[in-house]
Amino acid sequence: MALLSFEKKYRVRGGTLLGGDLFDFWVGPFYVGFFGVTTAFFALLGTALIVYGAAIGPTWNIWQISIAPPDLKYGLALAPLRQGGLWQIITICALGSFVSWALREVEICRKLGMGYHVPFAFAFAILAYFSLTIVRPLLMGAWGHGFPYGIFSHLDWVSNVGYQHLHFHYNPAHMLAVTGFFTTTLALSLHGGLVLSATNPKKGEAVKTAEDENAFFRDTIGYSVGTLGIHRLGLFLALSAVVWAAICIIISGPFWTRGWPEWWTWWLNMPIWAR
Ligand code: UQ2
Repeated sequence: MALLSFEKKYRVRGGTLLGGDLFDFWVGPFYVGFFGVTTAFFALLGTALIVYGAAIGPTWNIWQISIAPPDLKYGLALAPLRQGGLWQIITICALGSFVSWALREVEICRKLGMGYHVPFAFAFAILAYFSLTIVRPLLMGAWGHGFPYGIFSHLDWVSNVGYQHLHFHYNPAHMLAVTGFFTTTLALSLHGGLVLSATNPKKGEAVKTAEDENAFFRDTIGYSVGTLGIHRLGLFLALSAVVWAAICIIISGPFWTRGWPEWWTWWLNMPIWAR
């Protein structure tokens, strides 16, 4: 990739959190930094361990390859490599590379004098993975409650955990998470549609303004959230959805062991129904 002429202006020294000037350089278009080195280290080691796990496994079928967590009998202890130990080290590598990537983003934000919104948002994705592989297994007392690393196997895990609670859609936090994900897609489709409609006028006409965008929504629904507001709303909706998703799985098992439909008996048992 060619170095864009204006790119030099943004290649400023400093802003590093760790390593000082030592790793403060670029390779091609990519900023390296101390956390670029740790990202590469954890990602390469983790990927190599996944390939090793596949090699000692029963199949090379990409859909069926799976690195399973330890058996429940190992509790919260370290397991032998072939009995879930690989999964444990791969999990450490994954978290190591995800957190390194977030911190590399922070360093780039500092160089550019930007807000930390991007690494802040990415941290919520890391939190979701951390909830599934660390928080919930810790609360359940065994690493065996983590999910297997495989394309179909992780889908089977989700399905099985769902059925353990009879009908997962009755989980109130799951309801809020699903509503959040759908509302996020609604907000982005409104935003994407509106921006493209304003920037693609008839041939020969000038591109429309933010005032036209406001006017469109005031005419249709009597309210415009604004050009900055839609991005704040989008970020809020997306991050809220992830938080409720993390809550919905952490309460399933550690804090509610029965079927989720049964949780709603609090409603049926309300004194207002007594006669
Ligand atoms: C808006 C606005 C934008 C937008 C969008 C709206 C000019 C370019 C999409 C409209 C959004 C509203 C009214 C909020 C909808 C609420 C939910 C929960 C989806 O007003 O400002 O800027 O892109």
